[in-house]
Amino acid sequence: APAIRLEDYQPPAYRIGTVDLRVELAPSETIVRAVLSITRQDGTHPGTPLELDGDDLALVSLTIDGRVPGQDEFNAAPDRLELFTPPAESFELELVTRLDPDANTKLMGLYRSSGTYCTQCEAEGFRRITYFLDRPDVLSVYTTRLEAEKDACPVLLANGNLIEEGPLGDSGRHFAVWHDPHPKPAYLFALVAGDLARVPARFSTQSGNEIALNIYVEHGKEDRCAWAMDSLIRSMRWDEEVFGLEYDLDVFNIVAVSDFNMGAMENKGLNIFNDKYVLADPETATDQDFANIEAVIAHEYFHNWTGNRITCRDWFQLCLKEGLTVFRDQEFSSDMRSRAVKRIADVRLLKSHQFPEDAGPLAHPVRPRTYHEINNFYTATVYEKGAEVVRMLKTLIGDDAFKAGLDLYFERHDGDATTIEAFLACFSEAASTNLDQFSRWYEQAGTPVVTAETDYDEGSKTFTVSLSQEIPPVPGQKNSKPAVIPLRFGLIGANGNDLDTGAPEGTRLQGDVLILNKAHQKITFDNIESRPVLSLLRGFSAPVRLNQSLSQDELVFLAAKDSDPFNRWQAVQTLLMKDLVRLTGETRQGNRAAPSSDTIAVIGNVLTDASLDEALRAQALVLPSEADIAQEIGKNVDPDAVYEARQQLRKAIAGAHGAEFQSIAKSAMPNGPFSPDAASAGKRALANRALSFVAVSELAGAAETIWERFAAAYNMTDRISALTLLVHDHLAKEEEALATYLKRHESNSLAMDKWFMTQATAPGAETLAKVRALKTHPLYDAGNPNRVRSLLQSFATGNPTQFARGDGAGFELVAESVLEIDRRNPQVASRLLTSFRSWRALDPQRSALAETALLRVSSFENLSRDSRDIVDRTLQ
Ligand code: HT7
Ligand code: ZN
Repeated sequence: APAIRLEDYQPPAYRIGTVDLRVELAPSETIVRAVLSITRQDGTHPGTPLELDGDDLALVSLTIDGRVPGQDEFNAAPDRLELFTPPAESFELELVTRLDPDANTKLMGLYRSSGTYCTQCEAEGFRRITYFLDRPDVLSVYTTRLEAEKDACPVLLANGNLIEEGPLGDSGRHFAVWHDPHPKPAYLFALVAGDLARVPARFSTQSGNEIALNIYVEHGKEDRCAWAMDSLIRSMRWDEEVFGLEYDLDVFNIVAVSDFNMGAMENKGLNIFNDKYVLADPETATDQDFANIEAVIAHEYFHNWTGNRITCRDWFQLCLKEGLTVFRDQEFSSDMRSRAVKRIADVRLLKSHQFPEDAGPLAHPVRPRTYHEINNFYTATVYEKGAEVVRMLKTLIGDDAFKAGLDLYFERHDGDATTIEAFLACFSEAASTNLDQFSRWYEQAGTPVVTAETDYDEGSKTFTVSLSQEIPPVPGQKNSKPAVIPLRFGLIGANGNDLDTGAPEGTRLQGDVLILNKAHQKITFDNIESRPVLSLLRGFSAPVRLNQSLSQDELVFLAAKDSDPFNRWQAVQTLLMKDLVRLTGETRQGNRAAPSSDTIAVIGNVLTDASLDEALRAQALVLPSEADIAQEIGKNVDPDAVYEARQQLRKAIAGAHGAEFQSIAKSAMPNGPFSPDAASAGKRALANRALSFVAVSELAGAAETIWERFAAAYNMTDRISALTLLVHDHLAKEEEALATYLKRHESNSLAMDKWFMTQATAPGAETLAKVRALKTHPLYDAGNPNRVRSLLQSFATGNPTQFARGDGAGFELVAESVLEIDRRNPQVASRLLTSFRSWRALDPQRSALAETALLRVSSFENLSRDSRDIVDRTLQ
């Protein structure tokens, strides 16, 4: 199929004002009657053919204004319905389609998850329910009538407010009618029907409206919804307080289902969630799970304004809703927790997921210009880099102008399907500034590399910072142009205090932010008494790779003294990374080298610095992952050498500070009843981090300590941390621990996902056979996306030595699994396939093996459009 291009955008020829649906639900034969009121758009020639989208549809009947058209008036195919000469003015089209929800394994459109009927319509799932103008700039008012067996489906839900319900005679069936007064695109349509338990709560909005809140889950899971409900209420309050945005229906429903392609979906008034992002209790969810639930609940709720009230004109504008909403959920989590720790976590995610995407064959701009399959563009670039762009905008124009710009956006575009240009225009007006150059962030792929060099002149007492920027080559993008890069900075004096620099003449400097907007720029600071240390990119103020020539002493100084917690953490990471890259090189040469004493000492300082909270100390003790190190090395990567070097550093740190780690592991543990709050979670994180070093120390009884910790754990965070150490470091009782865990959690599939993942990410040659065996485990289900991600995706992305084995068997396993899954669920398969994206950075032997596996996938003729798109781009 030809590519879809942004430049080809045309407004729709017809409007669909209202959609009246009647859905008669049955597992393998659901009948959908859709009545669409259609109007020709001004400017459309009367009689212009009407082409409606379909996907795998079976048309039962059709009428136009109540009349059955002749065969020569229309053409119906599974993927398209065309009316050759529609009535010249407004008309009513009635369509009846027949669906088979039980056979829907793609989990797009209407399907069943553990017996519950549910829908997923973003991006193009509504066309699997009825023929429609399935594009985000067609906004309609929906009324949905559901009919189903009362016993099997006592709960009937759709978007909007409930307006009527009752029995259908004495047939044993019943109905419910929902009306959503807010015009919306089809991708926000949803329905749910099933036998579900309801967890209710209420919320009073700031203007006094009473909202009924409900979370629906499978029976027996009600007591695992408290955290999600608490998060929802805090999100609603926060959006009112921080953005002045209030909820706009009588009811807000959330439904948790166990089979879901992504994290959750923001359908108007009826959010549908992957149950992983709803269900939590201390026994089965980690602190990270609690934090993720808080963030995803907030994210979907915030979409009510950024996505639903104001939506996208076309799918190229996806970042308009996703980047902005991720920015908003990041801000929410920062306010709920430690801002510095949240920033570090977000930047870690950006660097580990988005940077490699931007550096490989799947690189694309935050707003792509072309696509074959839109489902493949729900990426870290659109979401996470999209959020960074919004954050930079705030940094550049300042908090007040940013707020004024957003207020203007909500006021001007409420009810619109709009574009990035319209969004930026609001900020440009509010800040009276031209954002043309800034908009390059939406248009250019690739991560800019910023190089910074400094020079101090003793005689003139001047300090000069020379900056340059460049975007390395990206497929299909030559000649990148300079971006506007806000660089937050400080000049630190010998005592550790920031100097008051003032604004140097003729430079663009806003407070503590340097604006780099040319390929090369020089900034000179006057009256600097002695050479300061430049702390640059504080708070990670732009999504760039910083190439700064800091000496080892300067890095050690920043790691100890920087007043910016993010850059302090960054300095520790840079020291660790320098060592890891050096050690990898030495390992590869067959040399035995030692980690630097600076690194060991810096870790010792972090350990004992009581001025840092536990969560921050825990973050500083996380060594760069094997994937991070590989990314830093960039080419000719040998994952075995990377793994060896990392283990060597880990052991050296453990050897130097073992006793300290042991005492932290004991003392930092919070006592008393479990609480998921950030401070308690920080204590657990630090204790478990310390334990990870104890595991590889030579201390007497280290392995026993880990086992005891596993056996005595009273929450999932501690249990899974200890289990991971036992399995990944192959400590005594590894198998016993896995068996104990299995027995304890076998009835809880989310907890079992952690069990699959722990084994799939274990280093060691035996893992491959284990993963193959686990594919046939009775608790594994290849049709469930969470299971596939926990076993195969985590193997492919979280086990570099085994995925990229020297014999190619890891690549083969993943390629073969992609082909198996692709038949059932193309979205899950194509996502798994993206794990090959950095294949060209591997050493020649491994990259040849990866290419063979990719070619095997590519040679499969019946590949889905999703996987075809990824494999073609990956091989290009
Ligand atoms: N907006 C939602 C995207 C989504 C999705 C996309 C494609 C296929 C399935 C999907 N499920 C959810 C999620 C979000 O960003 O909030
Ligand atoms: Zn979203």
